Amino acid sequence: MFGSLTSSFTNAIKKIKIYDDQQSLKNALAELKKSLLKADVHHKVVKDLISQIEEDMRDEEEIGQESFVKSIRDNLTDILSVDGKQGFVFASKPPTVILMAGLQGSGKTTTVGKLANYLKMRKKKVMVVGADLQRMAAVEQLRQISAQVGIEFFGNETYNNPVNVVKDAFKKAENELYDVLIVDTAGRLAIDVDLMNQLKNIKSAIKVDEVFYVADSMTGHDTVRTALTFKNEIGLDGVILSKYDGDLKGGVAISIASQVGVPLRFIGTGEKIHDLEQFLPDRIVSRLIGEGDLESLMEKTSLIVDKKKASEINRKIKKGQFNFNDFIEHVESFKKLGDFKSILGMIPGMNKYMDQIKNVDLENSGEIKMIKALVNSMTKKERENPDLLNNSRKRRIAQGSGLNQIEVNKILKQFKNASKMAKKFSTNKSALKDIEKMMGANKNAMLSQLGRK
Ligand SMILES: Nc1nc2c(ncn2[C@@H]2O[C@H](COP(=O)(O)OP(=O)(O)O)[C@@H](O)[C@H]2O)c(=O)[nH]1
Ligand SMILES: [Mg+2]
Repeated sequence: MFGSLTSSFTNAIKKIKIYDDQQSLKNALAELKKSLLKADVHHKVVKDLISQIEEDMRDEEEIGQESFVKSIRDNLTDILSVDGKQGFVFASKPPTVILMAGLQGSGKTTTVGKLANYLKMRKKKVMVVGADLQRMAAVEQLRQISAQVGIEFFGNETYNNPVNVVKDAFKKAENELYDVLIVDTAGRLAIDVDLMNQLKNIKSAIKVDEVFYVADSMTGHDTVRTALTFKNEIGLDGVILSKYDGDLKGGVAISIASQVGVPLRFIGTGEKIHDLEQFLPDRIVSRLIGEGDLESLMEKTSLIVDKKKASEINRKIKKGQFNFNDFIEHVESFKKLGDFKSILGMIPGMNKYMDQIKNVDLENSGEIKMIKALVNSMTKKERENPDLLNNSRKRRIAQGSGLNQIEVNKILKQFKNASKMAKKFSTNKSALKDIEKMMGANKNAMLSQLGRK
């Protein structure tokens, strides 16, 4: 994710102290330039950014961290803000129709599912249509994704012309008052005339509100060139950058935003359905300079957290009654937030731990699996009150869950400690300091815990 880009900026910022001099500014800019180029940001963009910052700082009476950060923030926001829409925008007349375009394998079909899910979580009525008739398996792939997300799928293998299936889907979406219709299209290995014509035909057959180009982060600077060709041929309203999780350098996001001349609207951060994030320039900039983005995190959290449940859990934590049922429920809803690393990146100050933390896969992490096995072997009473667990009960649970006694004891102890800490934390503000101290002392232990699969 933004890991390496964020350290480019934060390392440069660290080089400037309050009331500092020209020399430290020079060092900071040199550091910034070097690391942005290393992160694969296009050299022209780097040059422009550096000279803009230099100019801003020339006007400053005192060079300080604050003015330096402000200059980075302003200029970066400028670069990332391209004329056009941001996030998802609804048409004045429903259904809003989105045409997904891009090369084969770029992530179109997956992204159709992610976007549909994104909209469904926001209570929209969504239909997707499979207009990739190039590969028969493509229709089935989208059908399965739709079933998984729980949204309406339109299409079948007997259509032989993508324009027809799209027309029929549009009619149905209009009649049945859908909010959004997303069209999945065929890709090719490289740009070709047939592909462009097919997209043009679909675009003129129905009311298309926006064309989203799915750009594969992994193809580096080629992505920018291909996007430009699509833009010239069919016109683009937005870019969705897929597979950003696999791109350790991250600079491609800045290159796309600054060079394609079409706003970057969303970023794909993993293979799962929840791994999609809005790209809002000022919020992304906050993350890039290490200040996090609590606003986006709150927004995401408010979508998945049931308010009543949240206050119930709060009450339990305060009383020290947070139990295993609550925990499992928590993990299940946490999964919907998406990629673990990108969540951490939204929390101010967390980015410094980022390099050490591996991505925790909540579904497949070994520890979560162990905890689930353990909970499944507990009775209802035991889940509600882990203090009931004496040795004979623990033996029974170990047998039932396939864990050994040591593992069972370890998990129970960890859970007890966590629960104690949460109670302390929730009832006593100064406890935050204690926890910080403890985390400082136990940082390495904690990091190795978090990073373990
Ligand atoms: N890691 C990762 N993989 C992705 C992402 N988006 C798509 N993929 C994977 O890329 C591959 C191709 O995706 P698909 O949607 O079939 O591409 P299409 O040919 O353009 O429709 C699949 O294996 C997806 O799971 C992403 O954001 N992150
Ligand atoms: Mg596809």
